[in-house]
Amino acid sequence: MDHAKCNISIKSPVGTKLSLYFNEFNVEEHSRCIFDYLQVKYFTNSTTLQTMKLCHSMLPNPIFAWNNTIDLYFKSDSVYTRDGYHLIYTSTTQDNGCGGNLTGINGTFTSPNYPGFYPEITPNNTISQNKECQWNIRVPAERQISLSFAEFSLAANSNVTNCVKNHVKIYIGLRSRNTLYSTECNDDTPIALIKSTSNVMTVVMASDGVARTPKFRIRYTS
Ligand SMILES: [Ca+2]
Repeated sequence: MDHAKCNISIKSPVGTKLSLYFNEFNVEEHSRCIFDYLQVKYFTNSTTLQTMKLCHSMLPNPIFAWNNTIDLYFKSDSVYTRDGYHLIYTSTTQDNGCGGNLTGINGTFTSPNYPGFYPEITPNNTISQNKECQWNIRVPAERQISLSFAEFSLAANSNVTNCVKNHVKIYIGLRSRNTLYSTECNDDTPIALIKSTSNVMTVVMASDGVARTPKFRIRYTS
């Protein structure tokens, strides 16, 4: 669409942290995004307001906001259009990007701190302990969710024995012993498309804060 000027403000409940994930992205390319662009404004901590302009056809990294607001502004000029973008968002009361409810009929989401590993080692070398993040995917009842890993990897110093404490678990349905479909913790795991007959899936990432957790990007459709 030419001549677009769209302001979109996304807000999640007060006290939560908002995360935004791009599922598709194609906006007219320019090295400084001066023609068409999606501008994203959000706080990365209590004092730093980050503003960035996104364009091109590469999928942007997720946005992990420090609070419950992300402001978007999409602008296009008079020539050359592309497909645009599709994004989903969710919020959490835990650390940025740690779990949430996903209700879009398709979407992409990632581990916290993606494309970095999680937990992130901070300058004073403290890391989160016993972290667990849970994503609840729910689409309309007549639909069936399929899920695939667009990316899955472990830190180089991880090993398979960490699987008990550091893993990603996929549940078809709500989380329970009976609905567990797979436990992913090994780089070599052949990760195929998981076609379910359910409109609900649950993804849980666990970390003991010692070895780094897997990092992943998951796509789902329904
Ligand atoms: Ca244009």
